[in-house]
Amino acid sequence: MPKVVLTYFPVKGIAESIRMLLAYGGQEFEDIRIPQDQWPEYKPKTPFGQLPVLEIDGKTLTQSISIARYLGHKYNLAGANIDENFEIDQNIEYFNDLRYKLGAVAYESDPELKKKKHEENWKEVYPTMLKRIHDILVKNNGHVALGKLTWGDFVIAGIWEAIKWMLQKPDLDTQYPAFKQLTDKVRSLPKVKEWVAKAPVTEF
Ligand SMILES: N[C@@H](CCC(=O)N[C@@H](CS)C(=O)NCC(=O)O)C(=O)O
Repeated sequence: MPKVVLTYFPVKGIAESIRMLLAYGGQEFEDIRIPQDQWPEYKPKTPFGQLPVLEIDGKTLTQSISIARYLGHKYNLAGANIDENFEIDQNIEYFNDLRYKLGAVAYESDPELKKKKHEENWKEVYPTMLKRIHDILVKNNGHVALGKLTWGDFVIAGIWEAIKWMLQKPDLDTQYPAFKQLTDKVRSLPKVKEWVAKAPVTEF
């Protein structure tokens, strides 16, 4: 079995999909969670100055979606042809657009501006994007694409808690139930469930 080391921060964030995919694939891995105060020392050692970083037998991979796609192909969670793979990529890219919009607000340092941007996005941007993605999940039998389990499901399931935290609306699981159902479904897959039971508990 290859030696695998995943490095990220002490949250689920954009690394949880990778952790769950490795668990799904039956791959043992070292789950390094770097505290924020140690990050400045570690940052220059990463390819793009960002986490997550995944090392497989000494080879360094970065970019969470690329890693999830790579592991998806490795563990038979990809499409059967380029058209099917396109459908997963397209839907995940759109979900990622939402993630970037949220990130732009979450990392705004001016509290007044942050509040203003958050409220503005809730008028139109967030509801439109959430509904579109929710409709995709419903149309696909509760999945991101192809009406079945793919690596894309792990991406949404991994980050849903963090997305909810950034959106700051308490009733999102009721309003858009397919996200929570997908998260529960992925976390209930036997090997993932086993890993989740032993993993550190974090809010998002
Ligand atoms: N597109 C990258 C984004 C990576 C990213 O922004 N990582 C954040 C944590 S979520 C990070 O490393 N922040 C620390 C920094 O940029 O100094 C991915 O999906 O992996």
